[in-house]
Amino acid sequence: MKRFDLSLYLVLDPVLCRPLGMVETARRAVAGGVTLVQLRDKNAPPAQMIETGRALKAALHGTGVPLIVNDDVEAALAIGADGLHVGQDDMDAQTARRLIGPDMILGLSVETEALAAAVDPAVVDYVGAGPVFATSTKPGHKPPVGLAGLICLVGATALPAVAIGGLKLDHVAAVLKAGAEGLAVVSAICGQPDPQAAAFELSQAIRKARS
Ligand code: TZP
Ligand code: MG
Repeated sequence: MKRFDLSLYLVLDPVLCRPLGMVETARRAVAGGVTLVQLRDKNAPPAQMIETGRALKAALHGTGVPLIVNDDVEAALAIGADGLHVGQDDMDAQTARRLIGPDMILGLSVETEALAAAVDPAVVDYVGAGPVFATSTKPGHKPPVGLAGLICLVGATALPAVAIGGLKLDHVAAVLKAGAEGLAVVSAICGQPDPQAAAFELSQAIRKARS
C-alpha cells in the first residue's frame, strides 16, 4: 500500500524559490507542515534536474515526506524519487506507469470532468485538479474551473484529488469542502518571506477545517 498525504502539497518553482533556493525552501516548508514535495522545473537541463532532485531527496530523508518529480521520468528514476507527476500533454499515464514500476506514486493533472472520469485508478494514484483559480505562476494554463468546477472534477474520479491553481490560506476550507484531499501550492509558499511560517499557517488551517 502506497502511503502519501495530499494535505499540503508543495510544488517547487525555481524562479519563485530564488531567494532561498528550492532545497532550502522545501526544507523549511516541510518543517512548517508540508506533506508532499514536487520538483517542477520545466527548463532545467537533465543533469541539473537530477542534481537538484538528489539534493531534495537528501533534504527530505527521515521526514517521511515523499518527493515527486514533474514530467521527467528519467530524472525521477535517476533521483530515486518517490513518485512522478505528469500532465495531459506529457507522457501518457500508462507508459509512465510501465517505466516507473508499480511502487512509485503516479499523479496526473486533470482540467476537465471528462479527463477526470477517464483516469484509470489501476494506473494512477492521485489526480491534480485545476486550475481552480487563474494564476500567474503557470503562464498559459487551462481555463480556471472555480470551486464549482473543482466539485465536478473531484466527483468524476474515485481517486484522491489535490486541488491546484491560485490557492491561498483563504481557500482552505472551501477546497476541502469541495472534496479535495488537499491543496497544492506554489506561490503561497515559494518566495514567501518565511516559507516555514507560510506552510505552518496553511497546515493549521487544513487541520482546523477538518476538525
Ligand atoms: N498547474 C496548474 S496551476 C499551477 C500548476 C503547476 C500553478 C499553481 O501555482 P500557484 O502559485 O499556487 O497559483
Ligand atoms: Mg507536465
